[in-house]
Amino acid sequence: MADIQEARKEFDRLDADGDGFVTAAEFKKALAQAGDWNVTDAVAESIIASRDLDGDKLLSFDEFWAYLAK
Ligand SMILES: [Ca+2]
Ligand SMILES: [Ca+2]
Repeated sequence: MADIQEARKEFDRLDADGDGFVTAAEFKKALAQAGDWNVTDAVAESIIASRDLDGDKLLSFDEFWAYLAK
């Protein structure tokens, strides 16, 4: 069901500085831009942490994709 090209587009949108990793701050900003202002730093961090497979506090595309493809 998940499409890797769509996932890549979504990931690039989240990754504001284009370094290939989404931080909690970038994630929070992206959600705020999408109109969801209820996401606090703590919520963003816990969402990232729940998808972060290697524990570096950053969401790589592989981790994002693994989450979507589940
Ligand atoms: Ca980034
Ligand atoms: Ca990671």
